[in-house]
Amino acid sequence: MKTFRIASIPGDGIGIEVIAEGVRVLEELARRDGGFRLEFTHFDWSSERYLATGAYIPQGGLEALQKFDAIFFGAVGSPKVPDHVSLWGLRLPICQGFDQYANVRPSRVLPGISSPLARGSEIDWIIVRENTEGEYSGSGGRVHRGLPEEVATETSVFTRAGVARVHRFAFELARKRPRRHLTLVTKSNAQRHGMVLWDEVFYEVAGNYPDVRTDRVLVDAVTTRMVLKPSMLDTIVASNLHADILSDLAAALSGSLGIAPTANLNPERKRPSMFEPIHGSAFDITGMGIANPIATFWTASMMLEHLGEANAAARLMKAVETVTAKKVFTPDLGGNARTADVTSAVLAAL
Ligand code: GGG
Repeated sequence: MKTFRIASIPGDGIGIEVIAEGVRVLEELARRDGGFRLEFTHFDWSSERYLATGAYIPQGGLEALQKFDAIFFGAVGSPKVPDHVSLWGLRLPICQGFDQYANVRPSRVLPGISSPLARGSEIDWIIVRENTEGEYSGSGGRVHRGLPEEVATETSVFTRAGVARVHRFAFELARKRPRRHLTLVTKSNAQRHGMVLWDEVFYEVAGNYPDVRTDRVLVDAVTTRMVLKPSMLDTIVASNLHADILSDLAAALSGSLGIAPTANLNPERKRPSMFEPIHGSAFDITGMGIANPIATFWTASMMLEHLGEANAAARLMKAVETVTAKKVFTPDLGGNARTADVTSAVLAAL
């Protein structure tokens, strides 16, 4: 029987709560399926660890993660640590260190859930977020700190190789979907270098995919398209920052940030990929037992798919949709169910 080794990193806040539920559901799914086993190793990498030891990831931590088949991640962020320190201390070193350059974020309105849009049923999108460079390259610095003449720079870095590979990934994904339609999100009208390369390389890559229809939309205009004409979009490729913002909008339009999943993929599989709910640590509801575990379950389904367990992945999504159809909802979806109630309902549906 195949055994998959999974590194679980619950992280901070509600990440700890939802990953515990995700592990419960995954273990039950593996037990019932009978065709594979999951072996979890838990890592305490978190803001608490940072405050106690000075490091989110201990010395040799990434090397230790390298031997796992996948990483199941919760959230990072704490009111006790500046956000740029926590993000650059935990999540980004894993995404960048493991070259997880394709961040995949599907959105659709699950049965029983209401979209704030009248045309919400038309939402069926996959956003591909460039995940290792662009606005998140970390290039820049500050000089003359604290003085009136202080200067800070934050340089977006777009490399031909980095742009080409994420566009190729997006075309391959778009090609597998029935509509074969890929939208390039850009802001090259206002930025004269990086995003111009981003567009140019897109059209070079497009030459190899004559079966995929394309369009090019400015990031500001795509927000209106998402709200007013959702059916005009299918697969979307956007830079690191643009896609981060668009995917939060996509989640809200699909009903809640509490249902939105994401996969940080190293498509060549030279290094482990990482799966996490899109939401952060949500300290406002931490410890209240009301975090929505659906994003984590959907994420778990994406992880199973990546591991080659397509039947188990589909079975988990079917169970999730059975539960949403019955409106077993946490407060973010307008219900009064607790996290554990949703998990119990999904386990029963399995
Ligand atoms: N599970 C996602 C998470 O923890 N995100 C934390 C965060 O602040 N992310 C910002 C970003 O990825 O751009």
